[in-house]
Amino acid sequence: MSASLPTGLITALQSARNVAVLTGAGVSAESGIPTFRDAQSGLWAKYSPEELASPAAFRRNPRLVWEWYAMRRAAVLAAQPNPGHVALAQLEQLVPHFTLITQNVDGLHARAGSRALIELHGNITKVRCSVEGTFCSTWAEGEELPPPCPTCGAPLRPHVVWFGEQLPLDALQQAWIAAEECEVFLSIGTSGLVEPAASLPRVAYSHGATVAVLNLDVNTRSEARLFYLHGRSGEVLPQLVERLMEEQQ
Ligand code: BV8
Repeated sequence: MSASLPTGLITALQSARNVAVLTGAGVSAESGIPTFRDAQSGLWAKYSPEELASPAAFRRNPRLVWEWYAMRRAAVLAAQPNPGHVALAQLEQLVPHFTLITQNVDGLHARAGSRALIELHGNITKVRCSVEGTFCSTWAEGEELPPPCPTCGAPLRPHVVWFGEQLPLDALQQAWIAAEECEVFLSIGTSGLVEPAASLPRVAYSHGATVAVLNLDVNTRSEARLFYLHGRSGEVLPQLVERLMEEQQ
């Protein structure tokens, strides 16, 4: 039986035809992927993500930035989707119109089966030419790092949105519309510090949606159509889906 999920949230989800979800690093924490707020370890301990995830850092020290992403790429490829990812893929099947907006670049939502997916900040498993913008699926892992683009020789870079870079406008517009049009908006595993993604829950709420925030920062409490749940996404999301499935039977 599911734990103490607020009845008001379950009722809103049951009657919703249009649900949008925003996820952050907390959803992948239970897959062993450190969140941005977790202190970086090992030789990366002396850097903050903001220092490395920027065009200036790449210009200043492309090899260092490339190696940081190569380490993270290997980690996400070795990781597995956790029950939180799977529950969101199941939720997509229970709702007539569902949009999953993620800040995560690890590709785990797609591997868990989510399809209506917007990757606002790109995907670390993809690599592109830093000049032509064309994707590159294989590259020579030789001495020269970052590897040169096979066609023009410019440095390759990860296909992610760095701090100070514009988000892909089509993805951002789709996410904004999903937030405006949804009846329920779930913000899961994000500290809500990075813009413009952090504004999406407010957009949904201001357009009349019921909003729920699930992470380890908040204290569980409810207001009219605003729910704060303190908990782990890998535990709470499967309970939420189980409850909705029970109610649908
Ligand atoms: C933009 C990809 C404008 C890269 C990421 C100065 C100059 C330029 C811009 C700015 C500036 N000052 C401010 C800005 C805006 C800036 C910004 O918001 N900065 C912040 C730091 C203040 N934003 C940008 O730069 C964006 N672009 O504004 O462009 C523009 C306009 C026109 C022309 C040019 C430019 C770009 C932002 C995207 C940056 N890229 N990722 C990479 O991954 O390497 S951001 C990256 O950090 C993630 O994608 C994610 O978005 C963010 C981390 O946040 P969270 O996911 O929330 O993770 P966090 O660790 O913070 O929190 C974890 C949460 O999980 C916690 O709440 C915790 O409680 C919870 N949790 C933990 N475990 C669990 C859990 N919850 C549930 N279950 C658990 N088990």
